[in-house]
Amino acid sequence: MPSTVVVNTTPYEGQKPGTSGLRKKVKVFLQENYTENFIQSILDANKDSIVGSTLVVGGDGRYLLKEVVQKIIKISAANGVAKLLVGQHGILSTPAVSCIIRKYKTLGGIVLTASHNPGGINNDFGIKFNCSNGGPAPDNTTNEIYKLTTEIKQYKIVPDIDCPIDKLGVYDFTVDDRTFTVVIIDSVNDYVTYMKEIFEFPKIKALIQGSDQRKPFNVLIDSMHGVTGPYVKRIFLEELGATESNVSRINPLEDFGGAHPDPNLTYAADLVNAVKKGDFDFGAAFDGDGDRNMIIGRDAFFVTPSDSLAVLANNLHHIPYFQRTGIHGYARSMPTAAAVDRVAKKNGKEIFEVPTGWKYFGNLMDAGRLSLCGEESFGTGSDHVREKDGVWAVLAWLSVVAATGRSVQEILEQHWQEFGRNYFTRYDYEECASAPCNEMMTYLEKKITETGFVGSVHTSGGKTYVVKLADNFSYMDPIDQSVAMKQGLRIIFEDGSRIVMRLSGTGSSGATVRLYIDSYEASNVTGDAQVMLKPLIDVALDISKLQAYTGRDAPTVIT
Ligand code: VG1
Ligand code: CO
Repeated sequence: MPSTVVVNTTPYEGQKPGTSGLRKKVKVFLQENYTENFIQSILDANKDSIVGSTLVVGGDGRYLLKEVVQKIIKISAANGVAKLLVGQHGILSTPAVSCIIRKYKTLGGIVLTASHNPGGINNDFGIKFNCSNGGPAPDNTTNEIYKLTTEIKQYKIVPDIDCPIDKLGVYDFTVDDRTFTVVIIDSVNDYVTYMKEIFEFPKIKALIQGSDQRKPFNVLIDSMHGVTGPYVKRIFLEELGATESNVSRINPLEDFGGAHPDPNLTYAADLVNAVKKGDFDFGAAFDGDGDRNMIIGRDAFFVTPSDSLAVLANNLHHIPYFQRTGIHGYARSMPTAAAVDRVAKKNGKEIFEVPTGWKYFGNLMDAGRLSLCGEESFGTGSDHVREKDGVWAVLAWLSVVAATGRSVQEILEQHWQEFGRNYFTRYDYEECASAPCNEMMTYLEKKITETGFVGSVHTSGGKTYVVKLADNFSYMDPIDQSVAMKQGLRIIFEDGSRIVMRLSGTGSSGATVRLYIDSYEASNVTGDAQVMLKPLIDVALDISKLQAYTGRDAPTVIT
């Protein structure tokens, strides 16, 4: 009979979950006991409820996934977990994990992903814990996990469990006289069933296939070799009548084909070029773990995530799920442009501004105060699950197109006519040296919080900006009153324009500086964002001395 073995171990430094779980290079996870320590700490953080519990386990298909799934099976068995629901081949998208946790009311789940970070032996891996509401663990839980990793002395494991994860089935093991069950589940079934409840598939199918009156709405859906491949295959090819020419890169690969599985104009350039060249009405791409989305229209007309959120907010009534549940409030992360705020005002709904990271939306959703939310980082989602959801966002967009009969560009232009336009751009300076970036943030915080900064006047490109407010953003959760401090430096000007700067919490080495710029125009809505925002970008670079601190004269990615 397989039985538990207790293994002595010592703590590793730096097992602190960031914006979304622990992300490190694969080689860091490969160190002796590194992964085991972290998994044991997750289970210990749940020690009051772990015995007899059920957990969901799955990830985005990247290198090391299957080995880590096996470790989780063995360590869970030793810690008294009663049952694991594991995606076949270890595959589950992040929103699918959230869906399954909620559907089967499990204690939580372990998501194995480094999301949009590249994969393969020389790149990244990640581990994240989601709670019983299906959402990423809040700060108090991740802080507890981290504390446990700094104190760990032992972990428990059942080395002799051998569970095939490639074959669907229910596998019972007797461990220390207890029954321990692993269910290998179909990776897409539960998720697809749910999407069919949320959306009207026949309408979307009619749109994609066309009719006597209307030619097919030609879509190109790019999974970037990430986890969404099997979901796209089932939903678009098998359910919605799309053909092979409507999808690309739908086979998950351990290294994402060497690409950076991040759906933006830089890393999803293949999609952008294909849509520019081809006869497509719509293009979409997802990230490695399927929670991000990018939407483009004909000729690669780009929809910023901030605008995407606002357009969906204004059109939710076309989607059956919201017809049933009603529409509660909206929310966005602080750096996200405020386009959705204008929709909230028109519709008389609450709007929340939370720190960066999906975990901050969960409490509001659980309290029934939030229906739709998004982040400028290509995350859009609703209270149907507790993660952002790329495939959901595309189905939502196609529902809006089907209901309105308008093109993507027409939908946007009409939106701007009604609400005005929030121009937005983000500059990323990836993998800079950490120390000077930290110094820059300290310098900038001091500068913008000194007396006299509020009210100061900045001119650039013929424009003049007067500082109205400047701070390091902090947030108090309205539901449990927990406080998150130092969530990003922001300078807000009299005319509502903003400069926001923060350091990324998802990188695996060095520092990534994110500079967010946005400004609002009531009637000048057809300009080019980079041109419109240039004066403000120059002000930001000047105030922060970013180029001097980072040694970079240009960003690595502009979105
Ligand atoms: C980034 C984004 C943030 C997002 C997070 C996780 O975090 O800015 O909006 O929630 O990634 O997304 P950071 O700390 O690097 O700026 V995912 O798809 O990587 O789980
Ligand atoms: Co992701």
